[in-house]
Formats: sequence, C-alpha cells, structure tokens
Amino acid sequence: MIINSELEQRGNQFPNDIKEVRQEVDTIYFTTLNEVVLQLTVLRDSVIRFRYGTRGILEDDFSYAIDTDSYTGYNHLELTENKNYHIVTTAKLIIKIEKISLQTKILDKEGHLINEDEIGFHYEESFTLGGNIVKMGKRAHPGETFFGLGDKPVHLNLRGKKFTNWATDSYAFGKDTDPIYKSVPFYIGLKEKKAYGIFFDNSFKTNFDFCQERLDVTSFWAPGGEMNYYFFYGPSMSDVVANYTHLTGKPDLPPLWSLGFQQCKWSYFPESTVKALAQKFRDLRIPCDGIYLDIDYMEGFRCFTWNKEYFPDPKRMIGELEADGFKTIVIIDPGIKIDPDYWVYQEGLENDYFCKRADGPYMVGKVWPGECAFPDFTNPEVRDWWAGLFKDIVGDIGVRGVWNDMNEPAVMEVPGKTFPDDVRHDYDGHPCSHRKAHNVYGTQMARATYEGVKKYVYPKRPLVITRSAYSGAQRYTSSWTGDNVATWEHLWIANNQVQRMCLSGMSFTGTDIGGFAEQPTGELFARWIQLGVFHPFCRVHSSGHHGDQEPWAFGDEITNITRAFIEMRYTFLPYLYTMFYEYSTKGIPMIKPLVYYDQEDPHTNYRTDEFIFGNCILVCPILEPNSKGRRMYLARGTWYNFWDNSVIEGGRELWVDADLDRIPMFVKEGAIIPRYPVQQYVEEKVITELKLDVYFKIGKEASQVYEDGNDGYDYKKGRYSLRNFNLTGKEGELTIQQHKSGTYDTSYDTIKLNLIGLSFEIKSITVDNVEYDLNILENDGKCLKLSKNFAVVNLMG
Ligand code: MIG
Repeated sequence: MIINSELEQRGNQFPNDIKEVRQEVDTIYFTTLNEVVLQLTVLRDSVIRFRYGTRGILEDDFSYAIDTDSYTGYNHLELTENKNYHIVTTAKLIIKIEKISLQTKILDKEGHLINEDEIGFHYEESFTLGGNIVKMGKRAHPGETFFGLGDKPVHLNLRGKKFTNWATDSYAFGKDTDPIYKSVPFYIGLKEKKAYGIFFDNSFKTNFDFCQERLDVTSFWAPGGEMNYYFFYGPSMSDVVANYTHLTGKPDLPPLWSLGFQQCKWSYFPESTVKALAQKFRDLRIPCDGIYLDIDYMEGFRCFTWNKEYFPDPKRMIGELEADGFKTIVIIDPGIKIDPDYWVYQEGLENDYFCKRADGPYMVGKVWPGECAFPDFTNPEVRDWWAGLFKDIVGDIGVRGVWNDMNEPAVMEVPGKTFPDDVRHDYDGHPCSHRKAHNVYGTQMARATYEGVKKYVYPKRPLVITRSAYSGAQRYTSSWTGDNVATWEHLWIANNQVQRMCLSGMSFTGTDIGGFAEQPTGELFARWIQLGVFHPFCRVHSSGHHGDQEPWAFGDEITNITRAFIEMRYTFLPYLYTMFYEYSTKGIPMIKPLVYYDQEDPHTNYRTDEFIFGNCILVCPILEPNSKGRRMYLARGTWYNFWDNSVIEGGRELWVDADLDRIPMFVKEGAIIPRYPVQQYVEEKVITELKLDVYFKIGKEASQVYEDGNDGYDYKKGRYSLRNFNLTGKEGELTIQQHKSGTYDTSYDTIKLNLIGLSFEIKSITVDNVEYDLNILENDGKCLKLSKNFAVVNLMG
C-alpha cells in the first residue's frame, strides 16, 4: 500500500494560481498557471462534482458507478468572485475556490463551514506505472465522525482508521481485516450535527485515511485515474445517502419470495438430499422460500452444466420444488474451465471473450475447475454473450436466481489471490490494465448475470447475489458479506457490515447466518437468526465442513426459537416489502444505524449495535453468550416494548431482558406496522386480511404500506397498491386517514386494526362519516375490522 505521509515526502505537485475560469451551463472549469484543471459540476443544489486533470487534460468521462438515468437539476447557480476566491453559489451551498491554490471550502447558506480542503488536490507523476497518483487532503474537525465504505468489518464510526479498497477473497476474515470483498469508495462525514458525503469515483485501488496519519486530516488517494469525487450535502444523513444512492442507482423491486427465508450450504447434493432438505422444512413447519445449489451441482465445476449423476433431471426436480413453494438458486463463478470439449470455453475462445495478459497470452488461473480462463466482463459484447448463457438453466430448467461467487476475481495459489496487474480489460471501450478494472470486475459480472436472468426468467423478476461489488452494483444485484466465521465476534461484525452496506447504497445484503467457517453453538445460531431475520437478505449458509447448520441441527429448543423468528419475518413481509419500495424509489436504506436515525443526538454517533428496522422498529441484537438481556441505548422518543407493549421513554441507556427466545425490540409510538399471517413460503396463502398494528400516540405520524403482485412488472404500469396512513392521536381520540394510490386490487377485502396502547375506552366509531355500533370491536375492544379502502376512521373515548 502506498502510504500517504511517505508520498508527501516525494514529488508532490500542487495546483498554483488560477489563470482562467470558464463556465458551460452547469459546469465551471478553473485552470491554473501550471495547467491543473478543476471541473466543477453542479448536479443538484446539494450535489457537486469535483474533477481534476493535470497538464490541462481530462480523461474521457466514463464511470461504471453512475446511473445514467439519474437526472440532474438545480434551482440556482451563480458564479462570482472576491479578492481571494471564486465563488459558486447554489440554492443550498456556497463553494469557494481559492485563487492562489485551487483549494476549496464548502459552506451552507447560513455560512457554516461543512467541509474544506486541507492541502487539497495534489498529485505525483507515477513514473513506474504511468499517469498520476492522485490525492486529496481534507481538514477533519474535532468531534467529526465518519461512516460508510461498504463492507468494512469495523466499528461503524471510521475515525482513526485507514482503509484500502481492493476487492479481495477473504476466507475467514476478522474484525478490522482490510480490504475484503467489496469496494465502495463512499463515506459520510458528520460535523456539528450536519452530514455530508464524499464519493471518490475511481476504480483503482483507492485509499482512505480518517485521521489516522494526521489527527486533523482526512485524505483519500489512488495510484491512478483521476481525482474525481462527488460531494453531497445533507444536512440530514438521509439526504446524503439518498442522493448518493440516486446517483449510483436504485434497484428494481425483487421478487417478494427473495425477502423470505433462504437456506444454503456448500453443498446440497444429490437430488435426494435437496428433496429431503425441502421436505424437512415443510415437515417441521419452518418457512423457507429459497434453496441454493453450490458448486457441486455442476459437471466438474463447469458453469452452466449439471452433474447428471447427482441431478439426473434438474428441470423435473426444480419443478417439483416449485410445486412445494421452493425456488432454486444456483452458483455461477467467473472461471471457465480450460477444456477444449466444453462449449462455454469454446465459444469464449472463438469469440475472443477471455481476458489476456499484457503480452498476449490468456489470463490463466486456477480455481475450482482447475485451470480456467476468465471472461472480460468489462466488454459489453462479452456481457451480452454471458447473459445469453442463462437461456437453458433459467429459461428452460427453471432456476430462479443466480449467485455469483469468486468475482473479486479470486484466483488460487498465486500471490495477491487475483489477476496480475498487467491483465488487459476493455472497460467498455477504454482499454486498461487490471489495476483499473479489478474493483469493477465483480460488478460487471453480476450485471451480465442480471441481464441474463432477467431476460430468461421474464415475466418474473430476477434475483442475483454477488460477493464482490463496486459502487452502483445495487442496480443489478443483492449481496452477501462472504466467508465469515461462526464466532460471537462475527455476529458483531455481521451487524456492523449490514448497517454499513445500507448506508452505502446497498441495502439488499445479508450475512451467512450462523457463520460460514466453523460451527456455531445452538445459542450462537439462535442469536444470529434473531439478527438475520432483520437483514434485508436472510440466508443461512455454511461451508459444510464442520457439521450441519440447518435450523433443526441444534436440538428442539433452538429449532423452536429459529422457527418463531423466521415466522416473525414472514409476518413482517409487507413491512419489509414497503421498506424495499422506499429503498427502490427514494434510495432510503432499509435498515438504519442509530446515527442515521437521530444524528442530532450525540449519543448515537458512537453506537454500533442498535439499529432501526425499516422506519419504526428499533432492534438490538444479543451479541454475547449466556445473556439474559443486555444494556443498550434506546433512541430519543417514546417507544413500545415489542414483547409486552409497555411504554418507555428513550434517550437513555437501559437494561433490557432478553432470554434466548427473544431480543430487544421497540416500536416507535405512532407506528402502523402491516402484518401478514405466517406462511410456509410467499404466496402459500391467499391473504384475506391485512393486519395493521397501530401503536397509539398523542400527536401525528405518517406511514405507508406498499403491495403489488409480488413478482412481475405490472407494478411499473401502476398496478400497485400504496396506502398512506396519517395517524392523529389526542386525549380520548384516534383518527387514521388513508389515502390510497395505484390500481392493484389486493386479494384481501378487510383491514384489521390492532390497537395498541390506546389511552381510552372506545365510545364511538365513525368510518367515512358513518357511525358504527361498538359491537364491531373484537378482542376486548382492541381490534377493529374495516373495509380495506376506508378513507377515515375516527375513534372517540
Ligand atoms: O473457495 O462455492 O464465499 O459462499 O460456498 C470457496 C464454495 C468458494 C466461497 C463462497 C462460499 C461458497 C464457496 N466459495
């Protein structure tokens, strides 16, 4: 790794006096006497791009991360100057560019300094490899905290640490291992309660230092490419994350079944084992939607083939599993076995689709199949070809989702565990070495896989899962956090990683529940399930070398606890789906760290364990063995204990009981939480009633419930059902208004309000101006069934 402080001693070059300023609509070019160009673009009033070239040259502008559909638009842009600065003003920000140094300062409209360059942009000519080593130094302020950066297995707050982004196969990684699988060069700063974000869109090996080398400096740098970063201003963290996610892209809705429970292992084979596994789930009444086949389903690890001894008739088997509510997902790796008789290898060879070394030979590396060639997924023609390879397994055989592994890319038995730097890539028409393409390789593979699965699973929706990812991968794929270990420390890591991924635009993420390597105790497995059911992607996976890890592998007590929590997840499906809808339309993370939830409360800034599931359920996992409960921080506000509905005031630390069969969960007052009945798999039952858990509050609260056909694309034509609820509680009165949009007609006709914490006895019920008899109340006056499309219900004491 290049150490920044070392570089400061070497040939650093700095911009000098600005000699020329030129504006083209939303973009302003500042050129210095020594030919450094700053291209500053206003994308939105609060989203600014800073891009630096040297020798007066900017590269061809191309990025895999940016969603080309992300619209831009600002309300105000003005360029002025005073003695020392050129000043760009938008409706939200004031950006000052110093005339003698090109250093920048960013202030909000009230004049608060949000972020400023320390030494700012500087660079060094890379005589050995070509191009520049590009660097940025920013001033860090006392008390400023930092979040984000994808899958780093560290404390949520990044301050005091240094990181590298270089996608790496990291079997049994540990706390603070860096780098691991993903590369998401985006972080959030929180300074004096105001949040901003920086996305350094450079696919080379990027480095970030959050005040480790110098206590008051945050810096980031890369050994090639451009200093090219986007600045997002909040002041709320939610706006920062939403704007970043908007820029790098939001996913379509996944099929609802992919939010159900998923069971995986390395490996389930032959067919009889898979069938027995499925049967066991149904026999024990443990809900499950997805079964995963790991590499052994293939013929000699050749992608797109089947081992006919283990799986003589995969189409029949998958059909039979489907009939019982299971979808089959298979693994596909990037390594294509070098075998002259293997059609995928032949096609790749004939069409020149494999990566080559600088001097011409193929990039050959050993992976599971032995010596392999590797498609250059950064070539659009190769991606098209790859997508087409899914015709049989998805279109004909009926596989419903594809799991991309080893796409860092991982290579065995070589130093660095990946391709050598000299390997050539197309990079969508910008030929380059592996130094530049490495971090995006996995995402481009997942993208090609997504295009293929999407095409052949049509009219249903695709599911792709990836291990490696670069910013923007969320447009194509979900992800898991790789080869973790069955230890309590890894449970802590799992919790931090998924929260961090959610802040990094990649909400649809989960961990190998129970741990991939080694075997969990029943207690650890139960505690991991209790966390995992709150993660957007919920899958048990294990290496299979250390014993069984199915929900029934640890005795009856654990089986029952596991079942109860998986059942709970299924009852939360409409809540989870609504969360996904908010993520997919607005870029709102599905789960939220406490600091995101309440950045104004300094206590939240250093918390890691507690998080908000959706918008209104606070969850805190139990992370230690033999626990009867734990101390935790309850965010500010008034909460209901999920388990007994007792009301409790937040903004403080407290002890919460949590025997092995429960974990601390609190629901925000005023919440309306939609629930479905328990199902063994998505769409097992026709939903005949939507239950709404209504948590009374004095005051107002808004919530929504999104539903659609659970799969397919009709929702894009307006066939969805979005219920917006406004709750207003007063002494002796509760009113819920509903505004419904979308043309989807849900299967149920009634909505059942389950009234929790009502502070009065109901004496009158009015629904859409009609007075109802009190005997429509059920369950001791706590439940009320209404026709689903009511506009206003008013309850008076
Ligand atoms: O070298 O396919 O992270 O989930 O089970 C190991 C076998 C390759 C690593 C993945 C893991 C998967 C395993 N793979």
